[in-house]
Amino acid sequence: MKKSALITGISGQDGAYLAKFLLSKNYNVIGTDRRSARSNFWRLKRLGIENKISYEEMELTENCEIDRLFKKYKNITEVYNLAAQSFVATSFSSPINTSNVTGLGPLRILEAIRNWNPKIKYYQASSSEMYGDVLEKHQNEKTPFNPRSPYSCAKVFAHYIVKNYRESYNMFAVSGILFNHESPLRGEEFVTRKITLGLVKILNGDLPYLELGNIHAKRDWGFAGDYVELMWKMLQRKKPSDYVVATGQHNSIKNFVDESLRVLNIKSKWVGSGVKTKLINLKNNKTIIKINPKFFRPAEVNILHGNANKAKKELNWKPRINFKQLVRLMIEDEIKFYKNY
Ligand code: NDP
Ligand code: GDR
Repeated sequence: MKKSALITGISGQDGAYLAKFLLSKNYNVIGTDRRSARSNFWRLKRLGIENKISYEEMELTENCEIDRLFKKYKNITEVYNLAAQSFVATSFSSPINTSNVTGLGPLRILEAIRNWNPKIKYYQASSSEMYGDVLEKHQNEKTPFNPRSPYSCAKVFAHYIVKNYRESYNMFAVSGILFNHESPLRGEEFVTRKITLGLVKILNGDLPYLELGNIHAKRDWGFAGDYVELMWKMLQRKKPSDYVVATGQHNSIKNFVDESLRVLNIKSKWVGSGVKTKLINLKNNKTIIKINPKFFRPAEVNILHGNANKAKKELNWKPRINFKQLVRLMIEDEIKFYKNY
């Protein structure tokens, strides 16, 4: 019999890649998003799977909408909760909404599962942001959390409530603590995609220069297509357990810019310091990048570096795409899909 999976946040980056992966495993995929108009399904279109999914509207703050899903689809065996207010910067301006959606949303789903069918397996999208101001150099499943934003506080709550439901009600509920993962399908507000799209716009004469915030922050960046496979693998284990997913390499935002320009074959030079830092295109002496403090966060996560040994050992996993390959992939796709390039 075909398995049925419910993916919340189907319109997001991970929702699209996970749906593609589960369809390749012959699952029925039910995907939720917030809008009835299909305008934000460009990722599913890009992957050629837009017509292979059953769509349902679901707002994570509405208990009755969540309940309705489980009432309607009695054969769901796996739930992947990817929906969230996922942009850290927005969580500072919208802390209450972020806590409600990203923190309490998972609890609402767990309650619905407990009421309708506690045998359903549940995956929670936990985040490396929970480590925040890191308490260990390389973070693994045992590293204490030290969150630095309303977003990461909400994710910590969700992480512990998942553990609590697993232990209290014997439910198969697990969290993947995923470090940053990017792709050509990344939202334009996140820094990697902002850079790749911004640079291609500049080359097309559609943007004079790009403005960034803290270019010295460092992240452990992997490829989203690699990471969604792990979500599935976690739900196929005999015993439920949480896993860190990371590449074990970190790079700064500045490194990401430099690597992008290397792929684009543009010679450039950083000048100045602090908020006066600029990146100059050596071919025409024009400024490509400036710093704008409006992109600084009230509290920053300076460096994240994951240790995914447990996933490597128990889930037989290793990342297929490294940092340089990721940047190349994103730039090449940006060029391919950008008008008139
Ligand atoms: P995206 O921001 O691309 O997608 C988020 C999804 O959540 C969208 O489909 C969005 O729908 C939906 N959503 C937002 N608010 C609500 C709401 N109130 N009710 C219902 N749905 C909502 O995120 P990613 O795909 O990058 O990430 C997936 C998950 O993994 C998120 O939970 C994120 O926090 C987490 N995560 C991501 C990492 C990463 O590096 N990408 C790393 C670690 C964790 P809409 O289209 O309507 O906005
Ligand atoms: P992050 O991703 O906050 O790590 O959360 P983001 O790409 O937004 O920021 C990464 C780092 O870059 C710095 N930065 C900028 N960020 C943005 N967005 N725009 C800028 O102009 C800019 N300049 C510098 C940030 O300060 C930060 O240090 C992502 C999300 O996907 C979360 O949902 C997920 O949980 C974590 O990754 C792991």
